[in-house]
Amino acid sequence: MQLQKNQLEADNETLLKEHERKLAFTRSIVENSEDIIRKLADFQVAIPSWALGTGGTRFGRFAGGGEPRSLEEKIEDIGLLHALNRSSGAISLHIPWDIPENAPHIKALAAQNGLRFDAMNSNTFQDQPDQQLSYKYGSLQNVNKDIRKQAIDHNIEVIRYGVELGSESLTVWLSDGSCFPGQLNFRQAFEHTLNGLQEIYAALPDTWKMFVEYKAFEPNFYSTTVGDWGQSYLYASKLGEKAYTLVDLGHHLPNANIEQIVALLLMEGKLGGFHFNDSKYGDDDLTTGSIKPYQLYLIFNELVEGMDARGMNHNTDMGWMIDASHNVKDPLEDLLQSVEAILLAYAQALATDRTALKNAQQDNDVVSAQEILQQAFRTDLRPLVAEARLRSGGALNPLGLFRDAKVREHLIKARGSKTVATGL
Ligand SMILES: [Mn+2]
Repeated sequence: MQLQKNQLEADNETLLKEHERKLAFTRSIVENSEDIIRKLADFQVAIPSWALGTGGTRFGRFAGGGEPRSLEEKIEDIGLLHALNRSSGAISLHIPWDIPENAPHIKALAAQNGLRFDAMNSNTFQDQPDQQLSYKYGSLQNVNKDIRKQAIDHNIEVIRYGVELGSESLTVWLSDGSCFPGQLNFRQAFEHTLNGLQEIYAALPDTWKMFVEYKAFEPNFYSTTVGDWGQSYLYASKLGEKAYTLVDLGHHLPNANIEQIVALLLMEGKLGGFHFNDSKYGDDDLTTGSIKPYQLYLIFNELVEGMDARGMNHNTDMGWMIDASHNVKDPLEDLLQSVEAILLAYAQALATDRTALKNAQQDNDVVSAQEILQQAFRTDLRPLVAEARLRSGGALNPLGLFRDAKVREHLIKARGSKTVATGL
């Protein structure tokens, strides 16, 4: 389904007066509003090809209807999101769920929708129907050399698909680990994994980056072979300058100080990718900013501070992606909410008075430091986010327009109510 330009413009027209009133107030209290709007307009967050259908849990899955049946329809869905918010201009593919059989055609379709190809994602956490050897006891860590080779070859194949599409990075998330004490020799598992990653790294084109994603637990519940940022950092450091750690917000043990992790990885020049979601208990994959918006702001505060310290481009020097699952919400509405929350936290970080914060830290003025952060967090910056969208040709209220235009109803009519998108 394509959004009609005049429909978007008509919707914006009805909201414009109220928007301008709010914007004028925000501009009057936030000194660097113009700079924030410009940066917000540049900022793009990739949408993964597996987030467009209804996700499930191990207990069940309740399809919502109108889910994309092919890679083409997934690209159309992300194109629609991007038309609404102008901040979802990239797609991240998962192989083998979304193999581009005809790469030039897929590339052209993405370009028509204003999308580029973000990181490619490999999959050695499942067995595929035509697969020779099983990953039941791990992939790159496996004690069996042939299984390790199969996993390496798969990753190299994923790079090849990515080259055809113009992607420039590979994300490797391994579910490798163990469920019981004694199952694994930790050192051997690490060494096998490192050797495998080195072979994959050697197949990377010069301009590519490799992201090593860590996760504390699940599906393995005793040990994980890339279990935390320290292990990921070890792999990335040993691999070389094209390898980076990827932080997924849901992949930590409870109460981990993610903002501190982010700060130190940036300091070392080893933070390359970022997966957004939110959680209360574990890797819940809920809508970004739905549970802990203050934490999201604190993380962005470190991201902006750390990227500025290294002269990095906020938009292009990090792989930003949403990695969430949708059990009870319309996936497209959920994604619109996540992107909005990300932009808002980014805006709050940009509005933080960094000079005053530095001075407060230097003076050990703990009270002022807290006030400075919360001043930025508690100022309503939504008008700046909306203004950035408006200037980029997007909707003032993407979610409202999505509903007014009856997007989901149209998709169900076109695709049926029982379609199931590939993914988890
Ligand atoms: Mn992830």
